[in-house]
Amino acid sequence: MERHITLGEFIVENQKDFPYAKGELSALLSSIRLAGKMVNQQINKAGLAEILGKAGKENIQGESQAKLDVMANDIFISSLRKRGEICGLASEELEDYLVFDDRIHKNAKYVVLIDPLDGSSNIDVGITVGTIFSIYRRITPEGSKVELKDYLQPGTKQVAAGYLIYGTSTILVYTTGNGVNGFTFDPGIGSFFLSHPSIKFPATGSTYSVNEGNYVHFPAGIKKYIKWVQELNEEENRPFTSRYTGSLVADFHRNMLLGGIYLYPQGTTAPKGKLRLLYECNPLAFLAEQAGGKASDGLKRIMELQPEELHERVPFICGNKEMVEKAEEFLTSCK
Ligand code: AHM
Ligand code: MG
Repeated sequence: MERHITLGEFIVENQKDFPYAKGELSALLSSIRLAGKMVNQQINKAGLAEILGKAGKENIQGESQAKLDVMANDIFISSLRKRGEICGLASEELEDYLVFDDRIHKNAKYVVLIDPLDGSSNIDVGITVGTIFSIYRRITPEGSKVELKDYLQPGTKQVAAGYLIYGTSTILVYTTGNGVNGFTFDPGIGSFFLSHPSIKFPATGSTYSVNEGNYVHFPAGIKKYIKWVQELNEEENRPFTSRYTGSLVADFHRNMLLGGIYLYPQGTTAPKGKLRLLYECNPLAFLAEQAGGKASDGLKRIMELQPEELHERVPFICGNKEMVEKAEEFLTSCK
């Protein structure tokens, strides 16, 4: 049988590419891997273990939390806190960031930002969900308490980012700025194995992912772009195919592997869009760029936006470079 590389082996073998604190970043990625396995296990038995449905609470953004949202949040926090690689964590599910400043965390250099269970409205109906994570090096001095500014760094400062997709199989995809690699979980063995080395967007794509139910609320440029993708043009492979699951990780993953564009524009009901810059857009933008794609808010590069607050939302257009640029053209011409 062919010898497969495990995620653990891959992380260690590629440590040389990490810009700083090599051992700690490897250990941190290993903690995310472990937490991902634990969340995966909960998701797989969700229908049997009475952990479907609402938790009866709302998160900071007034969205109702599913029981699994709360569970995934707790699993990632406790698993990342147990070891000393991070000095703080911010989560889509928590109002404020956490400060870890006891003995084992005192000299930690990294902060993690996480969306523990993205697309959780899909959980109760057996559709794919995901976890998205983003890792930054702190900017405040080691030994002091982390501050808001450690979290409000532009996406260009990410040292690693990735996601877990809990779908037909469970896959962990990550980048440390040296390409994108994906690892599929083998539940019999309990390990992730390299299954998608050096992922790149295909040269062209013909799939678009957008919640068209919001069409009337979209800016004129996006409306025109949607009409354009639906026009007949055989040479340009139009009309494009529409695919939208309501799970960002699933839509992003499919578009990265097969070619496509994802759009969550601003609208009259969501003036800044729905997706969160720090927990969703920046990590996926880092992956997209590392895979040869592009991510923008319609006018500017996502990773260059200066975050103003933890739960900030931005319009998000992400996918094959030329497809994103076409959408930007429509937005610019309608300004
Ligand atoms: P969540 O983090 O509360 O799950 O919200 C994010 C999700 C994305 O996964 C998905 O792309 C989007 O919200 C779907 O929103 P909508 O139902 O408005 O199309
Ligand atoms: Mg989310």
